[in-house]
Amino acid sequence: QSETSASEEMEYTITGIEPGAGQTETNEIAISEYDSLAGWQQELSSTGAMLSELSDAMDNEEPIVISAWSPHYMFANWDIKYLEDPKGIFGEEESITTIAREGLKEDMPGAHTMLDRFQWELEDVEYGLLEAQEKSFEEVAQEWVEENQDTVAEWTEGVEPVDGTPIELVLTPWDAETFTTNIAKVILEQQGYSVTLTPIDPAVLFEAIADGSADASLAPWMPATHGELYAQYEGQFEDLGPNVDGAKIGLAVPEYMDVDSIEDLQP
Ligand code: PBE
Repeated sequence: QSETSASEEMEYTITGIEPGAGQTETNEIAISEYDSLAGWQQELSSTGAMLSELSDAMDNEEPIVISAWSPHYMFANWDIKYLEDPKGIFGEEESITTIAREGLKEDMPGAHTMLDRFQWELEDVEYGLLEAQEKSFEEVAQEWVEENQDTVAEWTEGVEPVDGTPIELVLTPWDAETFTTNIAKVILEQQGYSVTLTPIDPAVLFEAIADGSADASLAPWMPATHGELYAQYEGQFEDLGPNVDGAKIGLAVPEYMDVDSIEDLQP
């Protein structure tokens, strides 16, 4: 099958995810920057819908181009590959970053210290994503904390326990962030905090941290995915650094497709 007929068969459409995702923006930039994507469009709905379209396409060996990212179990479940991105629109490597509202350090020093220290490995996140196919993220987070008491002790060393201080963590609706944020919840609860988790769109998340209506988030992906939002609100929040490195975003296709680069697609 030539690239032209594959692109035609896909109706020049990228199977995207939620309209509010950072990747919806990066895909739009890719569409405008790559000649090979001239005239292409995105079909937006949800991560669940994208995954079921991917599954259907692969069952029938049909071509499909999806919004892909790692860590996510899609790479464990299906034989898919990232398309090369010679223009670097999707960046090299993403770090999932922790941000806090201004004043959190003064108001909740213990929580701030723990969140500032919270940094782990990609393998920890991947473990959680696979486990969570069978159990809830709450359960998997509880187990991870029990099994990693040494790490948790490092993150909480010298943290003064509190008596029910409420703290609101905002997150985006994707799995890696849900797992990570649930870990933070378990640890903060052990320190006496009363933790609320609120899933929202990335744009609302940055706004909530910037205006102080939420306390912290472990969900922003930097620099490519949410870089524009970060720049828009820069100076109105505190950056506590990456909580995990080695994440990635891009466009991906099934291995059986005869395209390796975004430039191999046809306008
Ligand atoms: N994602 C997963 C999100 C961030 C994490 C890459 C789909 C996005 O905003 O695009």
